[in-house]
Amino acid sequence: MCGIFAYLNYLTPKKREEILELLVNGLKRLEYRGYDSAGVAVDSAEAKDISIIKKSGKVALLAEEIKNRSDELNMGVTVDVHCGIAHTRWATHGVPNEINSHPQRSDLQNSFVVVHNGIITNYKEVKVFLEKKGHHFESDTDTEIIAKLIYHFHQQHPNFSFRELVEHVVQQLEGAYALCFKSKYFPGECVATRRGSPLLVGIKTRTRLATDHVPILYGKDADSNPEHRPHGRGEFPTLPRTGSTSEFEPLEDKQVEYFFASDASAIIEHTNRVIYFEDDDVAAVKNGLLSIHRIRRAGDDPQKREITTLKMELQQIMKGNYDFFMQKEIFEQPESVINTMRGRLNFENGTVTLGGIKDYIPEIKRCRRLMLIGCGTSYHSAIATRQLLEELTELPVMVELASDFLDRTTPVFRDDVCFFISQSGETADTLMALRYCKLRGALIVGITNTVGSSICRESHCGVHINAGPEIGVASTKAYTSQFISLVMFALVMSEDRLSLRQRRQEIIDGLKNLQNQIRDVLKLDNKVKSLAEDLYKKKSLLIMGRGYNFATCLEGALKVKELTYMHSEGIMAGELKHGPLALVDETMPVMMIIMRDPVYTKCMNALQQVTAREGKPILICEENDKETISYSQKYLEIPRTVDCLQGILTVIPMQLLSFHIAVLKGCNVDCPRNLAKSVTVE
Ligand code: G6Q
Ligand code: GLU
Repeated sequence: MCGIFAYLNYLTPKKREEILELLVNGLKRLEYRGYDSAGVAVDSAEAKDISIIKKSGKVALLAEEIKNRSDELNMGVTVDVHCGIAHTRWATHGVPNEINSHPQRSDLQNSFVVVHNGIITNYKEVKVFLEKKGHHFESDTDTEIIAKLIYHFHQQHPNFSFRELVEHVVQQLEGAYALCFKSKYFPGECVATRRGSPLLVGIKTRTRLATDHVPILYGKDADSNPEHRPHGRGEFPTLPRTGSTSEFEPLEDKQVEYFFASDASAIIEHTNRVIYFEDDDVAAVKNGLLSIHRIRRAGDDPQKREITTLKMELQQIMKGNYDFFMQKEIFEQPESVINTMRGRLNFENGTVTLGGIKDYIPEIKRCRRLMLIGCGTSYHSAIATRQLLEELTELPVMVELASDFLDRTTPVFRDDVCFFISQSGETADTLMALRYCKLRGALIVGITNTVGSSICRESHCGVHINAGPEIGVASTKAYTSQFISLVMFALVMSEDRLSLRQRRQEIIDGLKNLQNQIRDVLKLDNKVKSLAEDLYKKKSLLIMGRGYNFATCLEGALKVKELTYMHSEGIMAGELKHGPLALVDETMPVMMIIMRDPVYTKCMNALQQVTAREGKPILICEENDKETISYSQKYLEIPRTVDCLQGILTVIPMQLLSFHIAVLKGCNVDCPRNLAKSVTVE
């Protein structure tokens, strides 16, 4: 959800026009995260003040607005040192409009401006305090208090550095945030910080960096006494000045460019050298030098932040020859599933190694139960693999929606192993559930697609699904890769079980053939498209199945809902008689997944129940299964694989179907309305 991008050039001459282009381009790379408005702040034409340009709607509109104001922005002027900040907002407080868009400002003179991802939960109290001090608020956002608060501190402590001011501000904030600040009092400087929302910085120099890490400089011990919050006693305490005075110089070269962003896709085209920030890091660039400070908290060991090299290629996040990211991602699955298995599954000798959890396997084997926790599609991947996990681990397996899990304050114990499944690794509900389980002593295993994400960092161990960046809001390739990661985990857990040797081998063989079989399923694209033509004007679509394929019904229905805004329901075929059968008549569109697995006969019963009510189901069934096909004019034949992997093949036609219906209906395929790629609010 929403995005931050900031660009600081130091002794690297750039035209104002180039800087604005760079900022807008950074926002475009973040568009996939979902947003409702956008804005930038740069130095004003005379470089004495700050100009803010904001626009409701798409980044393209912001770009147009910048163009319209090009005279006033003095586009031709070249600046050697400059800091610009930019934002795509996904409103949480206040409707999406220009005033509420970010950057938010401290005062009419734009003395301090800030961009913010997340939510400040104590903003009301701070607002009351600041209003009493004479500050006038113009927006309905929670963010505005941050801009006003830093200004307030600056007025009180005119000698404080920019970083010190930010450190003081964040000590007053509750909630989740990634923040980037700019100020007319500190030209050419940028300060950024995070808590609970992702943020990283890319560093670009002409020569190699002189080091591979930036040490953390500690300030005074944190004073976390809630009394010191403004609503505690109506006044801010005089906080100790924090931080050491020595700045760290990571560069040999004085010319440097910094790119702050909420995710790597906005940075990769400029540099692959990045630092992921941790919660409570305060990163400041001053005179071209980057320093990272944090307030020392109990238990903190001296740390440093490694400069990591991004492995992703720009082309990985571009659409290539496809019209839509989602379409590209569906068709990438023959490769992405291989990437998930690469270096882990040895098809020759049937061994599976998951490096990220290897050392924890003995502990996991001793656990009381496995809990799989996630939201949306990630949750469905847990449903899809639960049966196999139960079979191969012989442990009780609970599958939980993160939000519901927290609502119930589910009992969790030290000998539980909790898996947190998340494509983005930033989903707030999942992250919160993770912290809840961690606090209770459970072992935390992260299954994510985003290296450096919060879930990654806060897990004890984990598996990167390695599906590559997923840009389309509707998750597709991440689902199949999550599925495979969990299957591989089940294989690891059963490695020394003689009685399961044959079963394991058939699964490994199944995984080996998967790539070609996915290619075959993708060849059904035209057939699926013609089914979409029959369906796209309908109001509803029921998707029925059971056993290993029930997850496909849920996931298929989720795809149809989110992409086409059509009602759709995944129905457990065993439940038909308990209610859903009442929906079936000759007009109700129904799809049924019927594979030759242990529940085949039961599925056929369901099929008969549907056809007996004049239902005309579209079947997803096994290749050359004449008997099943004879029940319907419309069907999709899917290659056979081992029962527990069949869901990987049956979900692909559902992904394609929802995609084609969305295109036919003229819906926004990559950014469905009201949805965002990374849901970092509860
Ligand atoms: C599905 C959506 C959505 C997503 C959840 C969880 O198409 O993208 O359901 O799966 O919001 O997201 P994470 O997997 O990133 O935690
Ligand atoms: N809570 C802030 C707002 O509503 C930031 C939302 C976001 O993360 O974009 O303005």
